[in-house]
Amino acid sequence: VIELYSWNTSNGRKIPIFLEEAGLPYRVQWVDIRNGGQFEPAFLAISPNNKIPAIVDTGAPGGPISVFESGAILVYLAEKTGQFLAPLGAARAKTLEWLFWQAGGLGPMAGQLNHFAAKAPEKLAPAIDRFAKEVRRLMTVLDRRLAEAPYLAGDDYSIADMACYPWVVSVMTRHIKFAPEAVPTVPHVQRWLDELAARPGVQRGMAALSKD
Ligand SMILES: N[C@@H](CCC(=O)N[C@@H](CS)C(=O)NCC(=O)O)C(=O)O
Repeated sequence: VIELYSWNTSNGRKIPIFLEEAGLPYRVQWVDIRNGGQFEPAFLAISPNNKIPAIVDTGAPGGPISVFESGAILVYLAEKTGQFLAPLGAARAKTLEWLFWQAGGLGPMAGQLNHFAAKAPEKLAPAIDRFAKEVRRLMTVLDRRLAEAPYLAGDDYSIADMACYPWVVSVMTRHIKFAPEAVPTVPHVQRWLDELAARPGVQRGMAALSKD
């Protein structure tokens, strides 16, 4: 069983998407990041950066293995199951490119935009402008990629798509309301979103952390 330490956020949702797609048994351990659950010593022991998601693979050969950072978790699970990440070569390199692109670009920029445009008590125009422009640029990059290939890694659905999907859903449904200037017209992203949304594993994975 995979113990999944998570909360109902875009970063949190990437992992149940994988687990559902791969059919791996898992149990959700809620970490209430609104009330400091991420700073509990037991959680810090597996996720020292005090962020969800994290996993513990209790059935790993040789004893339990814990992993934090969503990209590292997806790579771990892909290698454990032999699914959604090519073992070597160009397809693997493409998958890792877009996985890191999500973890270093789309996630942080959309997260900052959410903070400054939707949550912060003071509306700081330079911060909103900076992050809205960056999200708009990243969405344009994504649209160009999905114009040339069906999936981010190329011909095959991969962990890169799983990492991007919850964030793109958020940008296209939430960010578009509080920062419409951050969302360009992205027909190829929309085609990809519709296709992923129809996958039963994606549907179950997105629903797995529904709360409130
Ligand atoms: N790069 C990290 C980002 C994780 C992240 O930002 N998690 C947020 C929720 S989406 C969190 O746990 N925040 C709690 C905190 O910062 O204290 C990953 O991809 O796993």
